[in-house]
Amino acid sequence: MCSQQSPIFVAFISICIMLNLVLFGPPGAGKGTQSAKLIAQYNLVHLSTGDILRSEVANKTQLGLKAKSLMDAGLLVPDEIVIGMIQERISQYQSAKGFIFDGFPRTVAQAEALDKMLTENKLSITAMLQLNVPQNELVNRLLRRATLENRPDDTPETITKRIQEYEQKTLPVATYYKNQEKLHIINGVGEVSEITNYLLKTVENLL
Ligand code: B4P
Repeated sequence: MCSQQSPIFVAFISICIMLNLVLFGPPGAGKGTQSAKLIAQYNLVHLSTGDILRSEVANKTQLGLKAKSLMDAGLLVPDEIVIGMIQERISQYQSAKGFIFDGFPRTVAQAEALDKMLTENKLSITAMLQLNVPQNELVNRLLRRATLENRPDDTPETITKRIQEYEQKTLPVATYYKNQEKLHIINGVGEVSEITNYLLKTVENLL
């Protein structure tokens, strides 16, 4: 039955099981872009730490004021801040069909904290989807986004710092999920729709 995977089957299965996905990759890999497509297909709750932090900054909250200088410098925000943000939201969505974690976890400590909070709610991560994009393409995308969205962290110096932070602190998170046999690597270069299709196929094979 699982091998047929008609759209009706996928819709049926996705309302029957809890699907918790981690969308992973370097800055500019397309996590935000692709999250939107997966949410629409599987009716998941979107938890993007980048979006939550940007909204805190825009609202000039205490947390936002703390995070702003770090984000503008291309540095990660401290673990305890982002872990607290996610914890609060998981408990708000008790009846969710599943979650898509976009840009979280970004350190092994965050990954361990996520496993702990999911276990406490009798949940677990179904899969980590890693978008693979070479560095020159990442830089080009983020510089293009700088002209379109005016994001303060898309300057050439900050982009370099963000990629360094990713390589040093975030990449080990892929090994963390590989050891749990949950890591799936997807080519993140090409048409957005083509990448969406690879992601959807990967998820359907898990159902
Ligand atoms: P995020 O908001 O997570 O941002 P991101 O890494 O820039 O991006 P993403 O991969 O989502 O890129 P997008 O789809 O937009 O983080 C921002 C900052 O917040 C971090 O640097 C950090 O300071 C802080 N932060 C967030 N989470 C944290 C955590 N857990 N711990 C600590 N700190 C945290 O794509 C980029 C561009 O490429 C777009 O313009 C898009 O249109 C384009 N694009 C996408 N797919 C494409 C394709 N296939 N071809 C061509 N262009 C494409």
